[in-house]
Parts: sequence; structure tokens; C-alpha cells
Amino acid sequence: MHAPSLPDRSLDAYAAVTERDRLERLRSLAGTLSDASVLHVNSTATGGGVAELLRSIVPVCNDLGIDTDWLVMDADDDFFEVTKAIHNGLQGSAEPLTAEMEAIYRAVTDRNAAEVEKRYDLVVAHDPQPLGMLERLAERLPNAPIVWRCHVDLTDPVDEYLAFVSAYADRIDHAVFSRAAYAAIDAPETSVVYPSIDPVTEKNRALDAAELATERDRLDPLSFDAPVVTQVSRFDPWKDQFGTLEAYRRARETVPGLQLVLAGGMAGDDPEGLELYEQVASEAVDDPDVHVLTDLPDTTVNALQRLSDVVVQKSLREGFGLVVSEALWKRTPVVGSTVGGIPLQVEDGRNGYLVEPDDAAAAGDRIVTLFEDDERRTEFGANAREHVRERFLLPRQLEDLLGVFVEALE
Ligand code: UPG
Repeated sequence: MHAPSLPDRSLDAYAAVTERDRLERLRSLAGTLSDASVLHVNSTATGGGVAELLRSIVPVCNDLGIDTDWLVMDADDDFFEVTKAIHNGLQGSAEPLTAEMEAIYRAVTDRNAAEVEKRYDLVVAHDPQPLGMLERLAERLPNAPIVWRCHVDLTDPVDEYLAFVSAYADRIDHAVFSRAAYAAIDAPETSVVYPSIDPVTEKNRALDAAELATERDRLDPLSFDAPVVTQVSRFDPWKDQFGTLEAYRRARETVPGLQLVLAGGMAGDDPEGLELYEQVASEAVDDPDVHVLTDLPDTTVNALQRLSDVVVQKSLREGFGLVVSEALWKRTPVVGSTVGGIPLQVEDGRNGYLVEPDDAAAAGDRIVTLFEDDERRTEFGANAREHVRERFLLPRQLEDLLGVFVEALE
């Protein structure tokens, strides 16, 4: 296990975007938790939504006086192949779970659990990767309740994988899902906590004109003088980059000069990423207006989400989809699919449009609708900002999460 290095963060930084009552409630919850030491465990420090959340939650909790650590599992590709199959199985894609896979999973999770030395009062395990650690952790820390936070879309899981996770249910004291519809695992207590974006990070802070100009140059030959539609996603089959390509091709018939950006990274715990990136890049190689970009710095992702005319998130499954709120916060309307957490964020006809996940043609048509009317795009952008301000910023998520911690410790 290793601890990622983290930035300093102060709750005061959120005062401008958070009602005073919420800040007070947060301080009061933190006061209740001031004697507790909390451990978060997940399987990657970079590249992906869970790491993105923990990079903000952990330092702000420490600033609030809650002694909070984040440890990342040490594992190899064999383990991540297994856990990606589990992730895919929970989201509905069946690949048999073999005895060999289970043995790899057990060995790595046991080894990581043995490395936890400090005494914690509460353990928060994220996603399926650390579930195998829970038995040992429960033995070592018998008085520490275990919260399991599930970030995946559990709308239609494969039974075998649901059973795999459910086998750990009696080790979990409190399960946290990103939507009520996902609560398919019968833990003693369950809660729903919507994820959120952090408005003060490099990814989401305001950029001034000079910074935007620098980022425009960095993104050359992409031109923001012509129309741009963007998807920012890990290269992962659930994110459906091929569907977005199809939607772009359709929209381009009506929007002259339309460009498409497919920006993506590879999360450290996702072995499928490189292969899919290569397939997407090769599919796009003959079209100079499709820009497949990898490993962009956060400031560049920020500028890209801000400068694009439309953002697309045509996922086939999506636990929540931080990239949707990231774009909406920057006043960029989103064409998203009606799956998982996307409809919580995209209000059809107010800040973007929703389409069926298998309907690339409809996505293309909605991109066109947004390009037909500049005023509507601006109005949607203003609505988008307010929707995220009210629901999907870090202080709201923290209040919900600390509420779960207080309940788990009661
Ligand atoms: N990102 C980059 N650069 C890239 C690609 C992605 O910085 O090239 C970032 C992106 O800006 C965002 C994060 O990576 O901050 C991706 O998060 P998200 O869109 O939420 O997707 P996942 O990585 O798939 O995250 C998982 C779930 C997702 C959920 C999240 C937190 O699949 O649905 O919102 O966990 O619960």
C-alpha cells in the first residue's frame, strides 16, 4: 500500500460557492468526528473518477480536523485484469469469473491488508478492488466500522459478479451508492451519496484570458475558431468513444468544419485503456478534424471543457460521470445518454440534451440542435452552471459523506 502525495486544501476556499449554513453544518459534523481516524482505500492514485474525488475529500477532511489517510493498493496487471472483469461484470458485461481469477484477487488483497499498520476508527473501501481486504481489516480493527463506497453503475449487473461482491456484504457495515437504483447489494445500512466536482482544483478553477490563450496554443492544430465538440473520458468500452465518433460524423453533415476531440487518459488500474485508445486512434486516423488526445494536464482539460461548444458523454453505463458536471460547471452544454448518473446532471432541454445510449444518430442530431442557436447554447450554459452549483460541488458531497461516517460510528 502507498500513500499518494496530496495538495493542501482549506474549507475556506469554498466559501464563495457554498451557503454559510452548509459550511457550518460541515464544521459541526467534523467536530463530531474529530476523535476519529479514517482510512480510505482504493486501487489507483491517478486517472479516473475515484482518484479525482479522493484528491479533494482527503485533504479537506484533514483541514476540518478529521485525521484522514488515503492508501492505494499495490498490485500488478494480473490483479487489474481480474478487477476490470469484476468492474465490467457489475456493469453488465459477462466474462466468466474463474477460480484462477479469484485466487489472484485473494492473494493481492490479502497482501495489501497485511500492510495496514495504523489503528483506524473507520475504513472506507472504494469500489470492488479492496473488498478482499475487508476480512483481515475487520480482524485487525474489530471496532472500526467498514463503509464500502461503490462508484460503478449497478443498474444491470451480471448475477455471478453481483454474487461475488455480495459475498463480502456481511463485512460491510454501510454501503454507499451513487444512485438509489444501484442499491442491489444487501448491506446492513445503505446510503446514496452523489459524487461531486471540486471547483477549486486546477481542473475546474476559473482560467483568465492569458491562460486560455496559452492552452489554445497548446491544443493547436485544434482550432476554436471553428466548431468543437468534445468528449473527455478514460478509454473504456463503457464510455463509447465509437458511438461519439458516429454522432460527430452525422452532425458534421450539417455543421460545416465541425471538429471532434476525444481526450482520454489511462487510469493506473485499467489495463484495457491502451488497446482501446489504439482502436479509437486508428478509426480516426483519416479524419484531420478528429483529435484523439491523451494524458492532457488538468489545466488543458479545464480549457478544453471551457472552450468547446458542446461536450458529449455518450456512455453505455456510468456510475455518475464527473466529466458531465465538469463541463456544465464551465457553462458548456452536454449531450449525454440516459444512463446511470448522467440524467441527474443533464436536464433535457435546459442545460443539454439526453439521448438513448444506443442512439448515435440522435446524439448527432442534438449536437446539431445546439449549434443551430447560439443564444440557446448560452442560456443552457447559464442553467448548467447553476445546476452544478446547487447540487454537485464538493461541500454538498462532503456533508452527505460525513453524515454517513457519523451514522456508521454511532
Ligand atoms: N480525466 C482527465 N483526463 C482525461 C480523461 C479523464 O483528467 O484524459 C478525468 C476527468 O476530468 C474526470 C475523471 O478523469 O475528473 C473521470 O471521472 P468520471 O467521468 O467520473 O469517470 P470514471 O473514471 O469512470 O469514474 C468512476 C465512475 C464514474 C463516477 C466516478 C466517481 O465510472 O461514473 O463518476 O467513478 O464516482
